[in-house]
Amino acid sequence: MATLGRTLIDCLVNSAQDSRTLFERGCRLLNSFGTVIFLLALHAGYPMSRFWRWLGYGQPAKPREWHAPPGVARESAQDLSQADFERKYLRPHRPVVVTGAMDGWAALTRWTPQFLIEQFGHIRVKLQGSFFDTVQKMTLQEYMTEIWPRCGTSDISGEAALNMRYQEPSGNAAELTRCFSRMTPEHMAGYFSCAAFVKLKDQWGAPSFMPSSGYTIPCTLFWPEQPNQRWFFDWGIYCSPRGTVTRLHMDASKTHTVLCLLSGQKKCLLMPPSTTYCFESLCPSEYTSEESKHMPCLRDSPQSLKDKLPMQPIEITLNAGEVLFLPKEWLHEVHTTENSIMVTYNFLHGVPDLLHSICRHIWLGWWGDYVLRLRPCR
Ligand SMILES: O=C(O)CCC(=O)C(=O)O
Repeated sequence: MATLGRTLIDCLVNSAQDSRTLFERGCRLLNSFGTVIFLLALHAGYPMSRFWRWLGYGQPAKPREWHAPPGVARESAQDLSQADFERKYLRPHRPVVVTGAMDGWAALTRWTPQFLIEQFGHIRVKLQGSFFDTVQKMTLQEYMTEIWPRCGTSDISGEAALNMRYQEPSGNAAELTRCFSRMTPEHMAGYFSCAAFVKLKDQWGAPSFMPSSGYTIPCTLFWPEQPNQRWFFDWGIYCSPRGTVTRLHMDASKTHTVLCLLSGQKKCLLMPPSTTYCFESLCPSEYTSEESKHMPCLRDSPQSLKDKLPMQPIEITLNAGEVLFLPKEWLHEVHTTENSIMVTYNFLHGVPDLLHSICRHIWLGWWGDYVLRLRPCR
């Protein structure tokens, strides 16, 4: 074996020496070693299967995960360092609820409906039905004074209750600005989330367990930067009165998310990515169809259908002051059980994480947030 190894190395070194320049030799040497290592790996099968798994190919065929669903851990921020969070939750894509990670945020006590009305009451906001569809537009003041008190009562109950969707300015200037500038300029100030991100940036920050640098989405977070120093895609302040529902969906762009609940309470149903095949994606025209109004959300789906799932949804309650970290491609349905205000933002961390998401997009195709409904399992 040793002789074979030495012969192989001699062979590689000689082939490199045939090259004219030192640079060319170096490249050849690296290339040859790389090829040999790749072939050995391919032969051994082990790293390749890990690679496929890393990309998520063949995920449904994981019976162990079906029968023993990973519960959602609860941690105290005091015991969860950034390194621990990366090792235990971020890298293995495990969700976690963390308490005390927002201690010291002024937002925790100051962001009441009244406070938001005083600061941004004049801004027109989009109100969202349970399918992420825009149902109505009105000023923040009208929303909070006229709609909030009626939600969760016999007046507006169930899925008729409306969330306040974070709203994005569109157009090339807006895209460029939010990608490359740290501060949101004036022309974005007519949008509630942007305006609030700029004006209230000193009142919150990143939850204490989140890595302080190394983000690849948004890519400009390569250097240490807190999320409150910029406003980015799908980042927002989510205001939801009691009774609102956000149906089962997967977040856009295959990114991780943190839901930082400042006040109120939410109940979330979670399904791991390996169960995605049990659901089908709705196209936008279906959100607004007459039929969709009668389509039960996952929680209210007939038990006979839910029984066909390989595992039952994982239910968690998120209380005021808690942060839910939800890894990419985890499916979630959110029911607001007490009037709530939440900061949420999406991210990827590290180059492998970015590559993984790109590969998943190439493999699975591009979707935005996509809303899912149960389909009978195979
Ligand atoms: O709080 C909600 O209703 C939905 C939040 C959510 O699912 C998200 O931001 O992805």
